[in-house]
Amino acid sequence: MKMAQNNTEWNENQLRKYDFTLEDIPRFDCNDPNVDILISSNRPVVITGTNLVSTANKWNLEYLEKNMGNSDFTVFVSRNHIFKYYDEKKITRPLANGEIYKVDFVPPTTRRDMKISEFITKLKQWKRGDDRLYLQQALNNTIGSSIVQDFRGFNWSWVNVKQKANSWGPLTSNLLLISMEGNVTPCHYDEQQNFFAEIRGHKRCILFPPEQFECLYPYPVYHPHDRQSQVDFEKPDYSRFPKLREARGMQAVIGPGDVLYIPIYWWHHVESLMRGGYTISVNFWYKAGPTGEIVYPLKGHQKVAIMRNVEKMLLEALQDPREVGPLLRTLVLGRYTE
Ligand code: ROQ
Ligand code: ZN
Repeated sequence: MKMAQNNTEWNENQLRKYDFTLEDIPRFDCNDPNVDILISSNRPVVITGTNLVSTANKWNLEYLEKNMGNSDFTVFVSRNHIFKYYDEKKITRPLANGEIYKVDFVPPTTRRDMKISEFITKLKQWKRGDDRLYLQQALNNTIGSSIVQDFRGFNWSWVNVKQKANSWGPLTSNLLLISMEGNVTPCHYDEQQNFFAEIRGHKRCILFPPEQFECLYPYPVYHPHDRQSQVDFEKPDYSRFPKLREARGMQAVIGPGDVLYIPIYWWHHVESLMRGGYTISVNFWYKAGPTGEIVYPLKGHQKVAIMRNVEKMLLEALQDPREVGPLLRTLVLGRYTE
């Protein structure tokens, strides 16, 4: 990766090592016309100078401990540095015969509700070998009033203009992310547009376009790890996932003040730099805009949406996750395969 010439904030040794080829995500000032060109064509960009979350520049552990309030916040706990998301609602599924189907799955993390003081104490006392923590809490009315004030002071006019210009749907949530150094959110895609704002510390973000679906092998839609890649980037199994060799990603290291646009359906892997201290980020998730006129050939993300719908429809019709694969094979093998 090309590195900024006199970058003293981080170095290559703080990045985990992976196999695939990566190019840099472009980086532009918010007044550069390239920003709007990239956003409107659903391509990632690091945007500088937005002041989107500059009222949060003062956020650090001390300030948050004092001002987050006394409610419980969502913290994920992991034995290792990987925090792979799962949908608890998809672990079991009632079958047509009244039995409960349990997906073959071990939750890789546990969710714990914690007061902010407990979380921060654990963060400060953490030593190698302890469980790792990652706070992921939607900014809502349970949060203390100073933080709410800072939230109100976000540069809403800037994001609102972008939302309108690209006819995105409503803002659905702002997730506050407080991560230990070295934590990894492994490769997945979301069904929302995302402005990802970095407040403290540095995160390395690796993105792949939706067209690389074949290279990244997502779990079936019914699985708790729906939308996550099955591939372990640190120990890639090329015999199971041969097309992973063809994956071509883009990456950026973002720091305080940077806003990364993560387009809807784009795969992303996010890691807090090793030995970089804790990180704080806030994301802005938006519903997709209306479909509008459909232009052929369809785009990669539209095909992903179709595949999701086919999977959901088969599951609905068959009422048993175990029957979806065999039916799809029967449909395809020797008929749609060469
Ligand atoms: C992400 C976040 C990744 C949670 C998103 C991270 O995937 O869509 O905002 O660890 O910061
Ligand atoms: Zn995500």
